[in-house]
Amino acid sequence: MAIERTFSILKPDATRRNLTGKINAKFEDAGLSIVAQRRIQMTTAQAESFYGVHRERGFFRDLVTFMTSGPVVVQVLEGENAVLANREIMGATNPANAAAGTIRKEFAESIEANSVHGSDSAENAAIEIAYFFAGCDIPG
Ligand code: IDP
Ligand code: MG
Repeated sequence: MAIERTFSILKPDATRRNLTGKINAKFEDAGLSIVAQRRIQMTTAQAESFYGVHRERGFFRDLVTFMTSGPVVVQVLEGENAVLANREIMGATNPANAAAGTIRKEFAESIEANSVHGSDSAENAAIEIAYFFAGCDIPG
């Protein structure tokens, strides 16, 4: 297995309920290191571009409104098989289907306000990391 990086977002429902520490503990307890992290307010243009793959979906406009409804924490996580490992720590998109012990099972409010984003492939992780972080912001 290889050491990888993945991109993560703690969504507005998580920052609003002061859950960033509890969620970060889940990453660290599972062996992922937070190698870069910044709290930002996403603009509408940033959210539209970030979720551009979902532009045609019925939930797109609501999703953009939600992602810009409060601050988010953008992160780079690093560890063994980080992309897949993080998807497992997060749990299924719909918290009703998420496994016990996952972030979404424990913390998500709904299929939309589901507390975290995580890249779905190494290729997308590289694109998403580069969208929010300069190389010099990620200590080696
Ligand atoms: P993922 O976050 O598990 O990768 P995606 O299918 O990529 O799930 O969807 C991106 C985000 O869009 C989800 O995390 C969730 O916030 C929102 N979303 C996905 N499906 C729905 C839906 O059916 N209704 C409302 N929001 C949704
Ligand atoms: Mg996705």
